[in-house]
Amino acid sequence: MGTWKDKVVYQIYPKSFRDSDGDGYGDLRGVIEKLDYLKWLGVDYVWSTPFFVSPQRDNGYDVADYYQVDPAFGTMEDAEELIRKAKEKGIGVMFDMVFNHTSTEHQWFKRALAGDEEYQNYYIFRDGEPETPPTNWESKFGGNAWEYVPSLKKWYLHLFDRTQADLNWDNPKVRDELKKVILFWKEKGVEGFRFDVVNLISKPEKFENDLQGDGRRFYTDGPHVHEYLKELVRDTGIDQMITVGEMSSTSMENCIRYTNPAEKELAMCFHFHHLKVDYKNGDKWELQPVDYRKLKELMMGWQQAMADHHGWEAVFWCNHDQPRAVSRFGDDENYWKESAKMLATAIHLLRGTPYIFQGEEIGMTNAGYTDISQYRDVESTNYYEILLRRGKSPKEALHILNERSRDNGRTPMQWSGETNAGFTHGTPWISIPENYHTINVAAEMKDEDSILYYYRKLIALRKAEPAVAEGNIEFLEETDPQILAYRRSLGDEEIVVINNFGNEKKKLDHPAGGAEYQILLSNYPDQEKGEISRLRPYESIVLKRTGKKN
Ligand code: TEU
Repeated sequence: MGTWKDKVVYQIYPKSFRDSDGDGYGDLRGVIEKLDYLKWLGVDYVWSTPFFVSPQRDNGYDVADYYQVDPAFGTMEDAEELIRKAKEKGIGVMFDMVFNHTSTEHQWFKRALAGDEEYQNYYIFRDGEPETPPTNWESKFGGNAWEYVPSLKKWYLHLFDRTQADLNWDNPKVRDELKKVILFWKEKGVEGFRFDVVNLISKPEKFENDLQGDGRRFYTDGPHVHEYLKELVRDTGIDQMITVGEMSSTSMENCIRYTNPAEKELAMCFHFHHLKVDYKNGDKWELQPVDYRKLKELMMGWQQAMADHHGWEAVFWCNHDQPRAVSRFGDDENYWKESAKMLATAIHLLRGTPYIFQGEEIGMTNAGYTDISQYRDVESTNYYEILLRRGKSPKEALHILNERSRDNGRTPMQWSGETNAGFTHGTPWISIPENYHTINVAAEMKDEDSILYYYRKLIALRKAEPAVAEGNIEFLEETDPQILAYRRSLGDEEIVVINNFGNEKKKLDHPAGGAEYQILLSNYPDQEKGEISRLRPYESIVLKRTGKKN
């Protein structure tokens, strides 16, 4: 395992981070402008979502040229300057590699459409008739996972939007093309890579209908996925870089294999099981209250398994596909500051590498849109129509989008209380929640009790306390499903973290702390010394043993 254990990654969605030229879209020069802020925060790496040439149907996850910066984001020189200036400030840049599919605007796909069989084999084309797709698989964005091309009398597979054609990783030419992309950006000084839905790249030998689901059980963690990952890492020499795989609907066993250093695959991975505990019957678009018991069991189970088998988790609440954590798992009205800080504490002191999504560090909330016209995300607008067809009223469908839409994580970064939250001097490509007047970087910079300062302390704690970075983890026996308590220990070092995920006072089964412990961090200002037997709503307390272990 590399040196990720004391590192923290900050995720930037450049389209919504900072617009330097007033066109309403964020850009790379906007990111360069804010590097000093990121250095002040103390993060070690910046992962940027894609800014390569793209028709932007899926906001850049539909890549039409892996080697060129899309002019909407800037120039190659801007990308090189970003890498260089970040490095000067001690920040490594990670790029996002979308290798499961390309845009149908990519030249490879255009050649395939033109009848070039060599390039048709870069994708997953199947002969067929217009009425009968090869399988009944569904796109993750709704609808059929196959698109028919009448001129070719063939279907092509797209697990996402129809403009995102899945690549054929069984073709060694495809694998070689993608290795070249890695080597190109590695040569430019990129220090790490995120691999988009990389556990979907290996499709089954035989395509068959799924009579139990949407087809994902056939292509998720597919037959050659570990072999292809090993080959990619080996042939590009990135085994010592920070690499993270986004694993869609994956399993614990596979994540151990993806991240155990002995496997020489990836440094760490994201899984999403803990972010589905409010999906009714596992359906993202059917709401249910957060199942905190399941959340606690999943967090404990994954941490323990990865620790026991030398895996390594990317630990996170938010990203550009998820609602804002403080709105989803906290209480952004009655306990906004306390619950945002509690969620941060619960994640940042776990075993793994923490990821902060832009705006999470200031407690940004869900968008709160009131009209479908405010939504931009292809998945959200697709599902709005699907929900109406399922019989939901426009009001009900809009409420579901309010809770689930990926646009909740894509509203512009709230830099100040000035017009458009200091994000742009133009018209923002997507609406900014009105709460930017109070929830913004400038305001929180002036308040040492702010969420922002609290994140900065957590990041510093990971570097100051070896038990957090290197220690093992043991979860404390607390029966309440909303109390997540754990001990990190390394030799004589011991850190105890207790979190109340609920909006009520709680009594601990086992008092924590006491005379031999000091309070390292707390999200309530007036934390008393001594033994702790009660927690206030959304309270987090971090204790460090000062006395010798008996
Ligand atoms: O996301 C994978 C993915 O499936 C997510 O979109 C999420 O699981 C889904 O929205 C759940 O409803 C990656 C990227 O992060 C995402 O932005 C892309 O849209 C997607 O892949 C396709 O590249």
